[in-house]
Amino acid sequence: MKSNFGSVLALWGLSLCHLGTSQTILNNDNSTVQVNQSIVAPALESVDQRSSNSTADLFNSETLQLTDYVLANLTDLQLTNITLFAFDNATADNVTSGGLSKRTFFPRCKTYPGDFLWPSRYLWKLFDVLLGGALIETVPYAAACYDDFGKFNQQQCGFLTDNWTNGSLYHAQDPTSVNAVLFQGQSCLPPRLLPNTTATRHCTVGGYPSYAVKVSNVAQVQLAVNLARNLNLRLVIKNTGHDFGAKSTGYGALSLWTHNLKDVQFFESYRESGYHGPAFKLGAGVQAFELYEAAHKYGVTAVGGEGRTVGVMGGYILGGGHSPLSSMYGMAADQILSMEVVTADGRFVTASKSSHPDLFWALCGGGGSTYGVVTSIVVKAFPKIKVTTLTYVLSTGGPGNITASQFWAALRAYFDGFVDYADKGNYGYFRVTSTGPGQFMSDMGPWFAPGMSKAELQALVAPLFSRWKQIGVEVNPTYTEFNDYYDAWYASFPVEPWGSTTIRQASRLFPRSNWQSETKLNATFDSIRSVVEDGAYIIAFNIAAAPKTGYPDNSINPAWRNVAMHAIAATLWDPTMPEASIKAASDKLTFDWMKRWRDVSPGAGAYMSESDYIEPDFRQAFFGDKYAKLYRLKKRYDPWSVFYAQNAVGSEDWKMSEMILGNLPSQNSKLCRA
Ligand SMILES: Cc1cc2nc3c(=O)[nH]c(=O)nc-3n(C[C@H](O)[C@H](O)[C@H](O)COP(=O)(O)OP(=O)(O)OC[C@H]3O[C@@H](n4cnc5c(N)ncnc54)[C@H](O)[C@@H]3O)c2cc1C
Ligand SMILES: *[C@@H]1O[C@H](CO)[C@@H](O)[C@H](O)[C@H]1NC(C)=O
Ligand SMILES: *[C@@H]1O[C@H](CO)[C@@H](O)[C@H](O)[C@H]1NC(C)=O
Ligand SMILES: *[C@@H]1O[C@H](CO)[C@@H](O)[C@H](O)[C@H]1NC(C)=O
Ligand SMILES: *[C@@H]1O[C@H](CO)[C@@H](O)[C@H](O)[C@H]1NC(C)=O
Ligand SMILES: *[C@@H]1O[C@H](CO)[C@@H](O)[C@H](O)[C@H]1NC(C)=O
Ligand SMILES: *[C@@H]1O[C@H](CO)[C@@H](O)[C@H](O)[C@H]1NC(C)=O
Ligand SMILES: *[C@@H]1O[C@H](CO)[C@@H](O)[C@H](O)[C@H]1NC(C)=O
Ligand SMILES: *[C@@H]1O[C@H](CO)[C@@H](O)[C@H](O)[C@H]1NC(C)=O
Ligand SMILES: *[C@@H]1O[C@H](CO)[C@@H](O)[C@H](O)[C@H]1NC(C)=O
Ligand SMILES: *[C@@H]1O[C@H](CO)[C@@H](O)[C@H](O)[C@H]1NC(C)=O
Ligand SMILES: CC(=O)N[C@H]1CO[C@H](CO)[C@@H](O)[C@@H]1O
Ligand SMILES: CC(=O)N[C@H]1CO[C@H](CO)[C@@H](O)[C@@H]1O
Repeated sequence: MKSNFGSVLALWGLSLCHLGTSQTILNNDNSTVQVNQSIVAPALESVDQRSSNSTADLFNSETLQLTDYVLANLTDLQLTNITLFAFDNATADNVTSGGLSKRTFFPRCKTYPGDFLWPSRYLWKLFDVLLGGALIETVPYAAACYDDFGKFNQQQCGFLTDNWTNGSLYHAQDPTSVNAVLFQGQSCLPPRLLPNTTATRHCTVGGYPSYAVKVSNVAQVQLAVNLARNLNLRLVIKNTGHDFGAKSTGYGALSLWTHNLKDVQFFESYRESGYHGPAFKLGAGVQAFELYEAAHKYGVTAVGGEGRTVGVMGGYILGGGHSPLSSMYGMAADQILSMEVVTADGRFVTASKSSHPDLFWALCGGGGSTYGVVTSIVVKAFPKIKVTTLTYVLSTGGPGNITASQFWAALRAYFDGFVDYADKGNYGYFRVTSTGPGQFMSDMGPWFAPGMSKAELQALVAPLFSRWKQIGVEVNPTYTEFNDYYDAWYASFPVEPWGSTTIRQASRLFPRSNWQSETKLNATFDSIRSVVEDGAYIIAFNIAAAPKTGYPDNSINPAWRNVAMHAIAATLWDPTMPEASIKAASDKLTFDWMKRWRDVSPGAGAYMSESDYIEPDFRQAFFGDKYAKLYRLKKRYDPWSVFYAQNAVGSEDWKMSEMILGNLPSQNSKLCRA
């Protein structure tokens, strides 16, 4: 063991003589070293656009790759410590060969600042040179509000304060900022958003990564994956940073920031794996609004989420991805024809039905940050369709003086139709909340009917509104008919707030079997009603994800295939409350409210991308009976655990070393083997 450590040691030291004089760098021990930039920058080779196994050619950014030839060339130049950027030749079929054996000599935790294997300043500089100058040392997004980084700027701080929670787009534009700041450790928030009780006001990197690579080509991703694997660094992938479970951040990590991979290519007639029709090839950084704008421009429809700024080709689609179009076309991941991906060994491969089909199966729904770094995806597109939307506000009081019991009876009457509405391709996006003692509100925002005219939607909803009349409830419905999905989506879904430190969410996929008997539906409805009466804020979707035209065999949570309602419950607390009261509110979500939902839906599941950060038995809830195969594939494609995220496949083998509120793993702590 000692001698093997010795070889890692040998990899580590520095040699000045093979390096040029173009740059002088201060090392950790204040000695100086030079990097000969002209020799090595950047480490990449341009390969043929058609070298993909996909029907689609590679994007230009994907033709720039790290190859054995590039590495051999660098090694020929006797560039110091270059093997830290080498591939691992332990193939998926032979995990005992190659550099894998090194793994056993790494300590229990990932490598952190201060550890022996943590890269020196020289190595970070060399890395930056090989990347072509794409390495960014983290300055927290809100550093403008503090003196700690020498970046104080009152105006910028004001902008950040105003937009922290309601401008979800801004976090996406920073290399390391994420919305889930509670789990990040709240190490650098605009001061106005900090609880009054916080004594010292400072800004530290905390649970943000130490460094980020602003990715613009595949070679950069390969260099970073290889370096992280060879040194046992924590690696994270950040696209927009929207993930509710803080899956795109981590203390001491090296981050791959994929936001700028924005290529969009449209194919009018695309053939792959038996599919023939329109398709898009999209870079991993494309966001929903960009996908929809492109689909609008080319006169087609694409499946994406409702949120404007959410990345569609990163965590969203890799985790399944539900859409206003899901009741009609299925999940976003069902539309995938092929993807380009850098795997944990550093190699760049095509995943499709015909190329690495098991990896393809796992990537289509098995979750982000688990099997590789996706750089682009080819998805099916559909013909242009009209959409009719309906909005209304159902609430107690008002001109009709509606009582709480009338409110619940009306909401219950809406629930009665869920299976029918979803089977007709509809998606209902509604919220339910208490607005005061005995007062409730549920706004429909919107009922989304793809392919339906206004008359058709009115006919579908008429029986519900006539029942409401019998109950004594009348609402003021607004129907709008659009002749394109883009216009309907744009009018229906404004930018949503996210970035609060005083909220936790959890969710459940309620199966349609709960609609099979009045007893079961009563129990289901009561479980919703009781948590609303207890203070929960509910965002729910009447949705299906098993179109009659079929769906592919992939790793999407099987609970999606028989869903009638996906419901999210949020608990919000007052930041000035004592910590014990905040913990009680947080725990109530997981162990009381969600228990009520789990109890009425035994064996069902929850949607990983809008879920409880500490979902009990996450393997069953997020992956169902697909877990065993997903775990096997994780071991096969990433035996080194290069990729990790909270509640991702294989994450049970690891744990964060510190907790927030006693049981919420802090991303501002060390990741260690469980
Ligand atoms: C306002 C809002 C609206 C939403 N609406 C919907 C909706 O309508 N439907 C729905 O299904 N979900 C929705 N979500 C949830 C959404 O699916 C998740 O937040 C998802 O994680 C976002 O993915 P991202 O890539 O944008 O975020 P990030 O936080 O950047 O990444 C999320 C995860 O994916 C990984 N990842 C990102 N890019 C890659 C890549 N290229 N290769 C490998 N791993 C990668 C990250 O490491 C991380 O683990 C919404 C979220 C928000 C905040
Ligand atoms: C640095 O690079 C230049 C240009 O390639 C080369 O002439 C010089 O020999 C290099 N220096 C060293 C020390 O390798
Ligand atoms: C390096 O130099 C800085 C500034 O001069 C000093 O604060 C630091 O202690 C030095 N570090 C070492 C390891 O000598
Ligand atoms: C290989 O090294 C030579 C000499 O330094 C350099 O000119 C060339 O661009 C390198 N080729 C690749 C593919 O890195
Ligand atoms: C991996 O294989 C390539 C190609 O055969 C070879 O050039 C390289 O040296 C190998 N790398 C390691 C770390 O063994
Ligand atoms: C696996 O690797 C070992 C050690 O390098 C080698 O002896 C063996 O032949 C390899 N097996 C296969 C199937 O490639
Ligand atoms: C966001 O909040 C700021 C004030 O904090 C306000 O001026 C702005 O209009 C809000 N924007 C949205 C989209 O709600
Ligand atoms: C903090 O204190 C100020 C002044 O005492 C008060 O106005 C404000 O509401 C407090 N903020 C919070 C979040 O309690
Ligand atoms: C292409 O497909 C072949 C055969 O299935 C496979 O061996 C190879 O690794 C694939 N190449 C890429 C880049 O995925
Ligand atoms: C609403 O009902 C309450 C009691 O049920 C009654 O006192 C009140 O006058 C009513 N208000 C309206 C506007 O009808
Ligand atoms: C279901 O709930 C309704 C309304 O509370 C009630 O009238 C009905 O009897 C219940 N049905 C069953 C089977 O419990
Ligand atoms: C792989 C490699 O080049 N490792 C070198 C790192 O630097 C030390 C000190 O010069 C060398 O001894 C290693 O060989
Ligand atoms: C999207 C958003 O809410 N942007 C706001 C950011 O903050 C400035 C004021 O500082 C507002 O003018 C913007 O509307």
